[in-house]
This record gives sequence, structure tokens and C-alpha cells, in this order.
Amino acid sequence: MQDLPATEVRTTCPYCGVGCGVLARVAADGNVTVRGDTDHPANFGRLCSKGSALGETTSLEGRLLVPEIGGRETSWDEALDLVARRFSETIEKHGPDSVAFYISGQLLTEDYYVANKLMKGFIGSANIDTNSRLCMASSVAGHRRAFGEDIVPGTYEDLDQADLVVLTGSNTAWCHPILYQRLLAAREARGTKIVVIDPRRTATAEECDLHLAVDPGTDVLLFNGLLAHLDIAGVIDRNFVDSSTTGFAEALSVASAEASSPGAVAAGCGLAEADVRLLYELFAATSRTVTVYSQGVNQSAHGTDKVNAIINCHLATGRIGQPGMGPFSVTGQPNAMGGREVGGLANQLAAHMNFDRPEDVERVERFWSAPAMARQAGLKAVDMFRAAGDGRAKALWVMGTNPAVSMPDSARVRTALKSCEFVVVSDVTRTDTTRYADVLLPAAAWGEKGGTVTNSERRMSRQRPFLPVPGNARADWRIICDVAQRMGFGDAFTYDGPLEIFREHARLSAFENHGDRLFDIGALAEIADAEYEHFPPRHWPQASGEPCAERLLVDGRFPTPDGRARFVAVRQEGVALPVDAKRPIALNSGRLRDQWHTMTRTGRVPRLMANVPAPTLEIAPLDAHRRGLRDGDLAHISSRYGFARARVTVSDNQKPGTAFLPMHWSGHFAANAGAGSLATPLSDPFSGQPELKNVPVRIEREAIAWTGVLMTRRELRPTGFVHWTRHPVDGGWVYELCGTETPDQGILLSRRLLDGSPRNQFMEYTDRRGLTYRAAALDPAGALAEALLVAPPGQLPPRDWLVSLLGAREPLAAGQRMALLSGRSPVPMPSIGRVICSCFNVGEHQIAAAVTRGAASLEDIGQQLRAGTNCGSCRSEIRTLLDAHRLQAAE
Ligand SMILES: Nc1nc2c(c(=O)[nH]1)N[C@H]1C(S)=C(S)[C@@H](COP(=O)(O)OP(=O)(O)OC[C@H]3O[C@@H](n4cnc5c(=O)[nH]c(N)nc54)[C@H](O)[C@@H]3O)O[C@H]1N2
Ligand SMILES: Nc1nc2c(c(=O)[nH]1)N[C@H]1C(S)=C(S)[C@@H](COP(=O)(O)OP(=O)(O)OC[C@H]3O[C@@H](n4cnc5c(=O)[nH]c(N)nc54)[C@H](O)[C@@H]3O)O[C@H]1N2
Ligand code: SF4
Ligand SMILES: [Mo]
Repeated sequence: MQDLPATEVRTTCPYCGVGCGVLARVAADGNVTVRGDTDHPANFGRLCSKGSALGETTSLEGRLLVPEIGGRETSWDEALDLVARRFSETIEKHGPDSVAFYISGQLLTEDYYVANKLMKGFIGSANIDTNSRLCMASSVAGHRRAFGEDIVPGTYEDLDQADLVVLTGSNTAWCHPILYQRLLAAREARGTKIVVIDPRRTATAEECDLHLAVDPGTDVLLFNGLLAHLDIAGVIDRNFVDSSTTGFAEALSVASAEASSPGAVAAGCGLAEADVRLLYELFAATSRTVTVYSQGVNQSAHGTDKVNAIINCHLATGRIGQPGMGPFSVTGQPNAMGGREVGGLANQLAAHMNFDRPEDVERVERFWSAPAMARQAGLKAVDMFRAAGDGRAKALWVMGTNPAVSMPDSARVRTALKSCEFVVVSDVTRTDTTRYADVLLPAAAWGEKGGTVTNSERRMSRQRPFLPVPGNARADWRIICDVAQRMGFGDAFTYDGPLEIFREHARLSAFENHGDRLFDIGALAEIADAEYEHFPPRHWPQASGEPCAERLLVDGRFPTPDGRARFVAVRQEGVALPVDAKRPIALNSGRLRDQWHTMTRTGRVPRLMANVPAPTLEIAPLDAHRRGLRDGDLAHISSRYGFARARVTVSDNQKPGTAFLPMHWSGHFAANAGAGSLATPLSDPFSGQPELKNVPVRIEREAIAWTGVLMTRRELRPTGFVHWTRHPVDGGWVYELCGTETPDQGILLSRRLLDGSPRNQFMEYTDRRGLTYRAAALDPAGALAEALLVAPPGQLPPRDWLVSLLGAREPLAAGQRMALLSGRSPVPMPSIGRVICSCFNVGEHQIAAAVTRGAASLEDIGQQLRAGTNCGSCRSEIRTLLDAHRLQAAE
């Protein structure tokens, strides 16, 4: 690794599981800038839109800096004493299973390790589960069924070396962007074929060689058909199957029975037979094949079966553990993999040990000298919140996750949080979940704390601090140890920093491990201070005295008792909840390019909000037409669990009968736009992972009678509106409002949001019929402080100019003041349209103009406008725009 200037710190991106290396620099004025770390083997210097904007997320605005009890600021001593006392008393009175922790794949390995140790070894319950239950649990369960241990065999290099990459239920272009770009680069170099299996035509699907828009939930059938085809095509690796696996005959017979021909599969999956054949023939003919899978596979009531249906095809062809081949479950969160290493799920033990083996339980007990070792699995996420709601779990500690938004049936989760006797939340900012906290603990954020994370390819990297810890915030590991000590477990929690925890974690991985657990990082058990500081990114395992194995499962030996991998005979089951006449649309949910989960960080960055500033429901033209829905209309979406509202985008990327709502919007950014309120808690029977991708809904048009927009420097949480959303802009926030009330009532409602401060100079205008209203307030210096426009739908004046004035914060000239209430700049100001490239703020109108001037390719656009030349996240969208213009020109 090259030496860095003293002002730059090497760390790792806190977002997705690609795990990119980041170099952070703090300027004298405190501003943080970042660039990609060219030495990091995950990204070789590249960063996606979210990673490039990391410097803009470190401001202290909105940060929690002081502990609170019942909304009152307090000292750490008082807060920690209370948490320890309430947990201890509850355990004493009601037993260890009356308390629970709900934690996160965004914690560092060291934080995760001590939380798990406290609950499973010292409190004596396994009621610790993590948001990875919503994320990776089906992959974990599928790996364990097939391999005997939760092993991801491959590395990112396999994507460089593959001839065929099948992306299943993965919007890689948006969710693992740097990995995706690596794949596109490999395609340039070697002609890799890319197949996408996804009901939606995603940005990823736009660029692939073959897109199979399967009906939701039918992946098992598709892969069973593939297994049957591989047999017929004669490409089964008999040697491998005979010497390294068990259960092939049964898996094949079940698969062949239900997926008898490509035609039968096509009919069952809602696909064209020719496409199914094409996939099968490509797969059969290409030995270097990697199947990447993500939430379209995991987040399903049959997710574990989906995982095994995929793995079956790789085992049958012996395509596992070899360069350019293998099943590849890509992790979502930055430390989803690290959480699995420390056993953060309720049904796991630390260091890849398990409750179903008593010798494992005793081993961990001995290693920790645990006074109260948990002996059986605890409550999984959905059940944990049920227990919190019905009084079985009386004290709950939530760390680094926002379940009030991200859990399915989230209205019920919110009720549970409200009724639970004692709720502790550790977070870096206020969220929908912190509203229910009896005790609120301010955690140190990315850039302020250090430790390790493990990415999708089992590569451990350091996060390193480069900013001082603000206010009274504390690192999560320390908060957990502080509480453990106050609960009387001091001796086992006296670490003086993450390094000591890391060493213990490494020691446990090697403890009585005679090669039977592949997760072994014993070589790092005595890692010196300087070495941990320096810590180049590296794969596990790192067993003591053995060379580091980059790729796993290479020799046909598996960590099962008989050393063989297991085929699992899986059948295509019906979806958890089928659509019916009352709720005829299957609602899917997932991610957008520039947002991270519940937007607590990315939602504050103007350029990350510019591409999609408000939640929209994507719906197929036919379904929209039937409901009289057009672009921009407000839809009311209801499921058996709750309802949401969102503006409509009519899109033929959606398969008829399906719709898509992003998962990101919380009550902080919109009224009732959460996908979690609609989602079903029905879960996979093996993994406990809920079906987040498919819930039957009814969609109706809301008759909007007025719309409004408030541009303001202030951060508000409007109440009483049918619908509002907000997004940040330079200098403040833009609130979009609308309602079903009469326009004059809409005006009354909206005016309540205005800042009535007498210091401001205020001007307003209402038309004679009382249908439109405009107001503006200037601060004492004469700069625009806020503006409100209300009008019937479709009649709002332009707002680009007003928004730019908010950012400029400069006193207005007389002509500008006169023009304020019209919303139109006195000098012409062309609108750039919806922002496509968030790195260089390039909008769709500018791209259209460039095309008119002759730009014909991505490269031309890059040369003329710079769009797409930095992080590359917008390249597929630009390509789509170019295609659309080309089509238009041809018509
Ligand atoms: N921009 C961004 N990137 C992220 C995140 C983020 O919040 N924002 N979060 C990170 C995290 S934690 C995760 S878990 C990953 C998730 O990464 P992905 O899994 O790639 O993302 P999702 O959008 O959740 O879902 C993937 C796709 O599954 C499809 N799908 C739905 N149902 C089915 C089905 O039945 N079969 C198949 N084959 N596909 C189906 C959806 O249409 C969707 O396009 O992203 C990580 N990266
Ligand atoms: N409908 C639907 N729901 C979903 C999904 C879906 O696809 N559809 N996907 C699911 C998946 S895969 C996931 S991973 C989850 C994600 O869901 P969540 O985990 O709830 O989402 P985040 O917004 O990432 O929450 C992380 C929280 O940790 C806080 N935080 C940040 N840094 C720190 C820190 O250092 N310490 C502490 N203590 N807190 C910190 C953030 O402010 C934030 O509140 O959502 C799940 N829910
Ligand atoms: S791909 Fe983007 S979000 Fe994921 S780790 Fe890399 S920079 Fe961060
Ligand atoms: Mo996730």
C-alpha cells in the first residue's frame, strides 16, 4: 500500500457490501473530502455516487450528541445506570428471555462481537437478532444446508474471470455499483455474457444480454428446470457429484418432475420459452459461470429454497470453488458478513458455531467463561417485535437500525415499540425509531470510530477514524461494554479498544478448531497494535500457520460431517400471499441508486436526492390505465397490513400485475410513504426472513384538489396533510404538499407552515377565486428565507429560480423582489430538468440538448457535459435516454 500524506486517512465505505476503500481528508475548515483508494482490491480507486458523497454526510446537523432519558438530556452515567438497572431487574424478575437486542449489519465487527457476547454468554438468552434477518438470513440458511457452514466460496476476481454471469434478484447496477462496473469492464475485455433474472427491467437489466422478467417468486421453478436441463444436456460433472456430494438423484428427480421442459418452466414463470431455452443453453455450455444473487432471492417466503435451487445447479456441474465459477451471494450491508462471523443472528453462535451442536455451545461457554450461556436459539426479528408487542419482551435495545421503518408490517412494529416497557436506542441521529426510545444513546458515526468490517468476498478491511468524536457521543462497542460492566460482568468486558476485542474474536475462531470450521482467523489472534493500525484488506480464513486461502471449497471437500456437499430437493411453492380480486397487484420493493435505506444520511445530501426527490410508485401502463392513473397522480396503496401514498410513475419496466415502491421513505421525509407499512411479515420457514418483495395490494387514484410547494431554510415535520414529501437543496429544504381538500382549505393548511417571525419581511398574494396562493419571506438582510406556492394540480409556477435563491442567500435586487411571487426569474433561466448525473449536476434537459447538437454516445455526452465520467452510476440511465432519443428520431 502506498504511503499517504499525513492529512489523508485510509478507511472503508460504510454503505454497501462491496466494501470499497476510501481515502478521507479533513481540510483546515473542517470540510471532509473523499476519494477512492486505488490500493483497495474491492474498488481500485473507484467510488459510486453514494461513496463519492460521503464527505457531505459528516456534518453535525441533526446529530445526537447527548444521552437522553425520556426526551431529557442527561449524563452518560445516569443513562447507562438506568439501562443496566432496568435490564438486570427485568432479567431477575422475568428471566433472561424477557430482554432482547435488535442490532445491525452496519455495526463494526468489534461492536457486534461484544453485543453478542453480552446477550448469549452473560445475560443467558439468544434474543439478539439483527437486521441481517431481513437481508442475508436465507443465504446463510441455504449455505448451511448445502455446505454445512455459512460459506461464500468465491471472490470478486471470479466476476472478472467468468464467461457467464447470471444476476438473480440483484439490481447490481444500483446496489453494488462498483462490482457492476467491474463486471462491465470484464465484459469489455472478455465478452462475458450477462443474464438478469428480475421481474422488473432494472438499470441492471437494461444493459444485459438476456433479461428474464420472471413472475415474482418463481425462481425455484426456473432453477429446477435448469437442473433438469443440465442433466438432459449431459453436462453433469459425475465425478464431482459422486465424490463430493450427496442427494443428487432426489434433487434431480424432484426438479425434473415439476420442471419437465423449458415450455413448462416458461409457463410457470411467466416467460417466453425461447428465453428460458437461451438461459439453459448458455448455462449448460459455459463452465465459467457465476450466479450472483441478492434480495430478489433472499427476501422471500421461500428464499432458502431459492438459494439451494441455485446452488444445486453449481454442485451438479462441479462449478464451485474454481476460478470464474460459483454461486455468489452478495452481501448488502457493509458488515453483513462480519455479523455472520460473530454469530449476530439469534440462531447462531459466535465464530460459525451453532446451537444445534451441544459441543459448540460448550466450547463458546468455556472460551468466554460464560456464567449464563444461552443454550438454544432466540427470537428472530419478526418474532422479537411480536414479543415486544405482547409483553413477553419487556426490555429492548435497538442499535444501528431503524425498525420502525424497515421492518415489514411496520405499523405493528411501531405499536410494539410504543407498548414495550423499556426501549433503548443507540443511533447517530433522530429517526422514526428513536421516537419510541425511553433512553436514547448517541453513537459515534462513520469517520469517528475504528474497527473492522468484512465485505461480500470475505475481505476484512479497517474503518479508521479521521474526525473527533463530537459532543458526548461514544463508540458502540464502548456503550455495550459500559452497560455490561454496570450489569456486573466487568471482568469480561474490560477492553481498552476495538483491537483487544478483535484479538479475542480471532482467538475464538481458532479455539479448538481443527479445521472443522472454515471461519478461522487465528493468525490474527496476537495481531500487534501497529499491524492492526496498518491492516491491509485481506480475505478470511487466515488460519495460524497456513497460507491464506482466497477462494474456498476448492478441493471438493465441504465442512459437513461427511465432507460432502448436500443437494437439497426443493419444490416451487406458491407465493406467501397470492393476489386476489380485492388486492390484485403484487407490490415489490427495493432500492434506488442514490439512497441508503431509511435515508438518515443520504437523505440530507442535496445531490443524492436530486435524481429521485420523492417516493414514486412504478406501475405498468396497463394497470395504470385501468385505474385512471397518469404520471404524477397520487396513488393510495393498501395491503392487508396498512397503507401508503405515493406519486405514480407509469413505466413499462414493470411487468403487468406488479408495481414497485422504493423502501427508503420514512416519516422524516414523507407522510405515509413507507414500503414497510405495506409489507407482509410472513417469513421463510428455514431462515425466518420475511417476504419483502411481494405483497398483494390495491391501488387507487386519490383525487387531488390542490398542490403546493414550500421552499424554506427550516427543517419541519408537517402534520395534517394527506401527502407531503421533502428533499434537501442547497440552503434548505423543498416540501411538496398536496391534498384532497378544497383549494382554499389547502391554502389554509399550507399557510400554517410559514414562519411567522416578525423579523422577516413578508409578502403574499391570493387570486380572486381563492384557488392560488403565493407567499415569500425575506430575512432582515433581504435574502429569500422561504416561499410558498399553492395552486390547483398542474398549475404551480416554476420553482427552479426560487430554489436557487434559497441557496444563494444574497439580498435580492428590486426587480427580483417584484418577480418573487411569480416564481419566474426576471432574466431567463433554463431548467436543467431532473438530475441524472449527481456528481456533476447534469439534468435530462441538458442531455436532450446535447443529443440535439449531435451527441450520439455515452462518450459524447461525457465529453460535452462530463456526465457519467466520475462514479459512473448514471451511465445506464444516460444510455436509456440516448436510446429513447434515437427511437424518437426514427419515428
Ligand atoms: N443504492 C443502494 N445500494 C444498496 C443499498 C441501498 O439502500 N441503496 N442497500 C444495500 C443492502 S443492505 C442490500 S441488502 C443490497 C440489496 O441489493 P439488491 O438485492 O440488488 O436490491 P433490491 O432493490 O432490494 O432488490 C433486488 C431486485 O430483486 C428483484 N426481485 C423482486 N422479486 C423477485 C423475485 O421473485 N425473483 C427475482 N429473481 N428477483 C426479484 C427486485 O425487482 C429488485 O430489482 O443493496 C445494498 N446496496
Ligand atoms: N420493504 C422493504 N423493507 C426492507 C428491505 C426491502 O428491500 N424492502 N430491505 C431490508 C434490508 S436488506 C435491510 S439491510 C434493512 C435496512 O434497514 P435499517 O437497518 O433499518 O436501515 P438504515 O437506515 O440503514 O438504519 C441504520 C441506522 O443506524 C444508524 N447509524 C448509522 N451509523 C451508526 C453507528 O455507527 N452506530 C449506531 N448505533 N447507529 C448508526 C442510522 O442513523 C440509521 O438510523 O431494511 C430491510 N427492509
Ligand atoms: S459500491 Fe458505492 S456504496 Fe458500495 S462500498 Fe463502494 S462506494 Fe460504497
Ligand atoms: Mo440488506
